[in-house]
Amino acid sequence: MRLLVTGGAGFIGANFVHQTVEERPGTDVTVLDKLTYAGSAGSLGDIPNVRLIEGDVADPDVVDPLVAEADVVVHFAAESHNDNSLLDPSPFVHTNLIGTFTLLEAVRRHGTRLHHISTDEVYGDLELDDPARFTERTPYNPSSPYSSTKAGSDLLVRAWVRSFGLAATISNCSNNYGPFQHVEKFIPRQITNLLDGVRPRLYGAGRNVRDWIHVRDHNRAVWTIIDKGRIGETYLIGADGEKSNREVVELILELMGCDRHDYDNVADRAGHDLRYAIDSTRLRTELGWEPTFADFEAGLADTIAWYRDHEEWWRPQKAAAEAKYAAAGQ
Ligand code: NAD
Ligand code: TDX
Repeated sequence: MRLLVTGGAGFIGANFVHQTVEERPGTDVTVLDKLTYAGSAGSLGDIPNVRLIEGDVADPDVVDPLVAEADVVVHFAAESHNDNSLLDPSPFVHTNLIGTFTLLEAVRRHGTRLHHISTDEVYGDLELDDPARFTERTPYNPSSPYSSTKAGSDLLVRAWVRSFGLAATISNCSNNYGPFQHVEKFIPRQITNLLDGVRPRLYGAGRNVRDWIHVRDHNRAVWTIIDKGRIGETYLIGADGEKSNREVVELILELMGCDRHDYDNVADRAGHDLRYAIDSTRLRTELGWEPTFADFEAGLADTIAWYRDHEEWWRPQKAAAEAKYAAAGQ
């Protein structure tokens, strides 16, 4: 199989490429990545049989020939960080909307199978005491420039399926953690702060809840959908991992041998979504997927060990990420 992975030098995409090469020998992988601040060729190392093309998913001259030679396209490329989208939304509109549109047009020309990667944030947020969780039928209600451009990209995919008969599927996943995640994101930021002797930073009171899933479980679900998913369908991916940000910070502190109360509360994020929660029944019952990292504490301990052992990977990102937070009082 010839596979094109957009955004394959980012966090989830790079893990997807590693897993694919390990578990599906014979797959011919091409990565298309703009290598923005969030992408790193080093995340792909010297994996054999992987070709990295540096380019913009919104550039039809780059995208068209790559789609023409692929059997399957998996579309991870995006601007992915909510805090950045509040500082400057324009790259989010460019990559998440124009980039997805450009890819859809190439896939339409060449009749290629597409899997579009998206987020649970398209559904907005839930109250802390609401027993409801997001399902495939929850109405879209995104809050931030990031989540609204992801919502728009999902709607483009749905329209191209209906209007042009594209062979596409969509998945909306909850918050991922694991190796190769940029240090701007919550869990790696706190781990690398502690490795630097700096106290973790919790937005507001830390009551906000996220539904955590290990990146390997997300990527196993993506392959399950490519293999067995119904064309035109959306699948929610989640591992029943709801935790408040405060619980997560306290667990990181404990696992790293610190006092669990040694963190600072800082300025809250504007428009901060309160709670996300995924009901992944469709994926589990129709396609037989189950998460394998059931123990969040063990997965977090592995992730801490990975950052401890891979300072050469994260160190080049750290100062710029912290400078942005310092300017915002976070
Ligand atoms: P990331 O920011 O770590 O990686 C994004 C990658 O896309 C980077 O390598 C970057 O260089 C590349 N990229 C950005 N703009 C590009 C462009 N114009 N052309 C080509 N490449 C470009 O993001 P991530 O966390 O790995 O997220 C990957 C996908 O998964 C995104 O679509 C995101 O919305 C989705 N998602 C993420 C999470 C999460 O918790 N991180 C959860 C659900 C869904
Ligand atoms: O220093 C911090 N302190 C803090 O309390 C940071 C960076 C974050 N937070 C909070 C904000 C969120 O409630 O932690 C939570 C997680 O923050 P992020 O890692 O920025 O993730 P989130 O905004 O939830 O979005 C993530 O999950 C869904 C990804 O970045 C998105 O790409 C994905 O779609």
